[in-house]
Amino acid sequence: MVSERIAHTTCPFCEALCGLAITVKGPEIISIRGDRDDPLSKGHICPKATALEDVHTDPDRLRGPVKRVGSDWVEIGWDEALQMSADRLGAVQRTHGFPAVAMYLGNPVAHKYSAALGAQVLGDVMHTPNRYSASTVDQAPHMFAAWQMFGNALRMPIPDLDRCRHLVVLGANPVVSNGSIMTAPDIKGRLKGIQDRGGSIVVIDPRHSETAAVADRHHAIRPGTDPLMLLAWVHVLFAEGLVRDGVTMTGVEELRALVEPWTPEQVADSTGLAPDTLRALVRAHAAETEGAALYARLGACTQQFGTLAAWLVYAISALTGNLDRPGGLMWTTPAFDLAEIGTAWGMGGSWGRWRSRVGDVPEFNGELPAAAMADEMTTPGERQIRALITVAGNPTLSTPNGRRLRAETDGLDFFVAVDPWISATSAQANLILPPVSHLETDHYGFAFHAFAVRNTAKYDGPVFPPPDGALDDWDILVGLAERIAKQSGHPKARADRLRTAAAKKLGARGLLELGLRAGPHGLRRPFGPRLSVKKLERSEHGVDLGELQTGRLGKPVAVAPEPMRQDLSRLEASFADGDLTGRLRLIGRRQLRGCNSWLHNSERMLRGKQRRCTLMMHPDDAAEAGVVDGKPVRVSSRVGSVEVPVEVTDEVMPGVVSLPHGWGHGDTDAQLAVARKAGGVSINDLTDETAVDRLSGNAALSEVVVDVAPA
Ligand SMILES: Nc1nc2c(c(=O)[nH]1)N[C@H]1C(S)=C(S)[C@@H](COP(=O)(O)OP(=O)(O)OC[C@H]3O[C@@H](n4cnc5c(=O)[nH]c(N)nc54)[C@H](O)[C@@H]3O)O[C@H]1N2
Ligand SMILES: Nc1nc2c(c(=O)[nH]1)N[C@H]1C(S)=C(S)[C@@H](COP(=O)(O)OP(=O)(O)OC[C@H]3O[C@@H](n4cnc5c(=O)[nH]c(N)nc54)[C@H](O)[C@@H]3O)O[C@H]1N2
Ligand code: SF4
Ligand SMILES: [Mo]
Repeated sequence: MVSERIAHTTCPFCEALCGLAITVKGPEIISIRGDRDDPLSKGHICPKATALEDVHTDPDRLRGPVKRVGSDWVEIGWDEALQMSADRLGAVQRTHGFPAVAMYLGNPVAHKYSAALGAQVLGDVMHTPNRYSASTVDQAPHMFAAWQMFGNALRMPIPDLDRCRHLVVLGANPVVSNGSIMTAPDIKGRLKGIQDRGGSIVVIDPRHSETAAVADRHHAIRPGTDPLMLLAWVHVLFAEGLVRDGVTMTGVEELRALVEPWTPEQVADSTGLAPDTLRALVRAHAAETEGAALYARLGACTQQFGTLAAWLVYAISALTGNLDRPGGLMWTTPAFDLAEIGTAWGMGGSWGRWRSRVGDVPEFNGELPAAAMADEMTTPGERQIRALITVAGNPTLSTPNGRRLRAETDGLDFFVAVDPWISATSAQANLILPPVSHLETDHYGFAFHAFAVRNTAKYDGPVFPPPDGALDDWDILVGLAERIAKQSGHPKARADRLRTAAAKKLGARGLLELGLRAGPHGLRRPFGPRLSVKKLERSEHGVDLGELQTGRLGKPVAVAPEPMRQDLSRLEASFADGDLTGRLRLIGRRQLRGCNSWLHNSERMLRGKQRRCTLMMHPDDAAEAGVVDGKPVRVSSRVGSVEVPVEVTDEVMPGVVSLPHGWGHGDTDAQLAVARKAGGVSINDLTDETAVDRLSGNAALSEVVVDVAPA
């Protein structure tokens, strides 16, 4: 008789890294619970954790590679699939050159250490400037600012949530998203902790979000105007003598001069924030001497001047003495030191080594904007994209003007997708290479431990053994790299072959081991136990490495970097153009039971009252547009239009409409029975691929001009 056992793992769906205790019996999942002994999550989980079972058992999830033949999908063997991919990609490289093959890495890569390492191995042998990822529809502005100010794109500071007394949340909705660049399981509990300590929480957001609902104050701000508000914020700090001692800074006088013209009065009409309100906000934040954290995320990033917003947020933290101090913004001490290792991978910061051919946007950190991909596919020339590899990405639903990208991917010479499903994007591919289920692989939160409000480390083995012959992302990506390097005519092909062979020999786990040993809790640790994968394996709940420490940066903070100073003139020009008010602006929203575009095939994840694809619109705007609550409306932007039911609500400020993202599978060739039935429309059929932040290349998803009319 098979007995029950409890397996420990970590939820892979969001950045919170919740520890799970899964009761299994043979191949069956009996229950999924939070692991109370996890030093970070302490038993917390959200409703999404149970979707692990649905993902694992989903009949639509591919169990082996498939090849597209006309509109049918035919199963093929792994060897044939990998060899065919390498041959077809190699042919494109030989005919059109190495830049003709593009790579796009999606968000789940950051949630799976072995996929990230494998993508690195494959990326090295591809030698292509056409590299893209979900970073440029997400956090690239924070990375650019961190690079310029702190010397490393991956050294992004995070709010020291558990000691902070005053939290300002700008363009983030952690109560629903569970936090981003801030790994903090049980975010609601931690936010309440601030209030219980006598502190307060302020939310600045165009929508009265779920986080605003638990905050002490909410201020509505017009989408895309955060940099203007923040310039005025810094102006007030200097004007009122609120600058405090803290980290050593360079560029303070330059910054003072830059913000001189930006008074609260100057930006009030654009931002929608009254000068007195803004001054009160600035004073309250500066007055908190026990630790105040100004935390900005997605809504503040996905703007045309997203990097200016990220820069000013960090600068304000430095100027008010709230950077690198308990309760303010701090740096972590992760066992796998992402910033250091990322530098070796070329992700520490680089800019402008090449540019997008249309739109002329500089490369950042080795990547071009995801928003530029369709243009790079259609524009003739040496670097035209003719073939594509996607790894854990769904860019045709998740990047701007996805409908156009879907059309263009159809015209490629060859497209291979590494994905467990026939998704909106992979349905366009010639071949789909599926990894094993999330429960059949090991786990180490290499990216998110580096942004966690407490230093911890946890390694989990697979909950179930992988099925015979099945491959994981690592095997697929390294297998592809090996075959491509073998036939490559690149001058560095020999070195590529040696490196790939060495990586294969070590395995993902071996590389993780090297990373842990090289890290601050490994061999460099002066005394006490030194971490290794083996040691972590023996601590099934993970190990606690203590609260965040000061002094991690060890160099002055540059508060007025040159690229930002230059970009300010672009902001000034756009400000002078006016046109920040008057038209409707579309913003996005996340839903608790969602995970970008990919948990829609779970019935369970489609329940819940907020889980509907509706356009939120303020009653005044609805009256003016002549639309009625619950009825379908047509939403149109420069790039397209969609039809969707309207939800008339004063949750959004006047002039702003909101649609959730990740929907619209039914409008594509995705073979996801439940997701197709769920319907909805893709917000990215409205977002504009020409609107990007010129510094980081990030898409401006948060301020799309739209018209709404009865359908
Ligand atoms: N308008 C608008 N657009 C947005 C956003 C927004 O707020 N508004 N948010 C943006 C953000 S923050 C992000 S991160 C991007 C996400 O953009 P993407 O990363 O491109 O897309 P996802 O929707 O996360 O889809 C992930 C894909 O990975 C697959 N997958 C899941 N697990 C694995 C795995 O273990 N291995 C492999 N190989 N594949 C796997 C899934 O099947 C799915 O197809 O979307 C962005 N797009
Ligand atoms: N349930 C769930 N959780 C998720 C995800 C998911 O899809 N579903 N996705 C995960 C991913 S990949 C990420 S990156 C994180 C993101 O997590 P967060 O950074 O918390 O992002 P959102 O939840 O989209 O919240 C963004 C907020 O910004 C507001 N906003 C929009 N435009 C503007 C603006 O111009 N200015 C200001 N100040 N605010 C604005 C929106 O109204 C919204 O409340 O969430 C992660 N967690
Ligand atoms: S908060 Fe995030 S990590 Fe935790 S259970 Fe929910 S989805 Fe998983
Ligand atoms: Mo993201």
